[in-house]
Amino acid sequence: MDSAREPAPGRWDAAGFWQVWQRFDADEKGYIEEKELDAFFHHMLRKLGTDEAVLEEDTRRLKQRLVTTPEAPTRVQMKELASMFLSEDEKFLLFFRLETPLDSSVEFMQIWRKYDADSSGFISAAELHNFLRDLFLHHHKAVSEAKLEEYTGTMMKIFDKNKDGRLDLNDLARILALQENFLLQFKMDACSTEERKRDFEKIFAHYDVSKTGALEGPEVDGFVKDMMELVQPSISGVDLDKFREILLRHCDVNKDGKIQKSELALCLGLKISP
Ligand SMILES: [Ca+2]
Ligand SMILES: [Ca+2]
Ligand SMILES: [Ca+2]
Ligand SMILES: [Ca+2]
Repeated sequence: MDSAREPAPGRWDAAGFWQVWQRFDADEKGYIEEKELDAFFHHMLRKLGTDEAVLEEDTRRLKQRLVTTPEAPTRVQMKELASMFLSEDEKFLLFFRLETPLDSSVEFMQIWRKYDADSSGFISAAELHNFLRDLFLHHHKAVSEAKLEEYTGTMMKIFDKNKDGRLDLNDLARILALQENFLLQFKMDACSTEERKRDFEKIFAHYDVSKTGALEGPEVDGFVKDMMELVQPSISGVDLDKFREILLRHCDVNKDGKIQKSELALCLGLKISP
């Protein structure tokens, strides 16, 4: 036996890793069960062109390098497995989302508006390139333009579901690991007027991030996105712009392009004391 032989080369492409990973973690929990490990490693090793004769031996050696977490000894985290196959930067591409998930759709829409620079309702590869440049800068990681180009291709391969060369709203929501819809916690139907008023206060406060007493810019976007996604599983960037216009036409009584608290209350059929 050749003990110097490395079972898995340290370099692997993040998109390739992700492709294999998704077969094992279809609902993106971020870990797999220990009993699935053999199958996972077999898959990875075959993709790396490992000879069938050493497949079992290499799998055994890879497993030796793993430590399961004490609190969940039967689970293996994706991060740990990724460390075996990916470079630091590629790991970062897959994991920054899990470490800093976004919990507000207002913040999400701010990012969307910023990087959809031509307001096309999509994030093009060039726009994604700019997003990634800022992302690496923000995390104090030096990266060349050539590498950025490569990573843009990687992210497109992973997140551009319908393969039309551009990202939609829900693709970016996955990249940024946007958390659950804020509005889901509220019962929109029958409950007392008092309860509805209390809910309304909470909802307005959540979307009025700038605390101006009015929803403006991405605050309106975030509200529209969450509202629409209560009735439709995911909306496109183009839909969002359409719904935004409808909402403003309907609610923006004083035509200042913002939705004041009283305007939204009126819109939702609530009377609030001034
Ligand atoms: Ca665009
Ligand atoms: Ca697409
Ligand atoms: Ca505001
Ligand atoms: Ca207004």
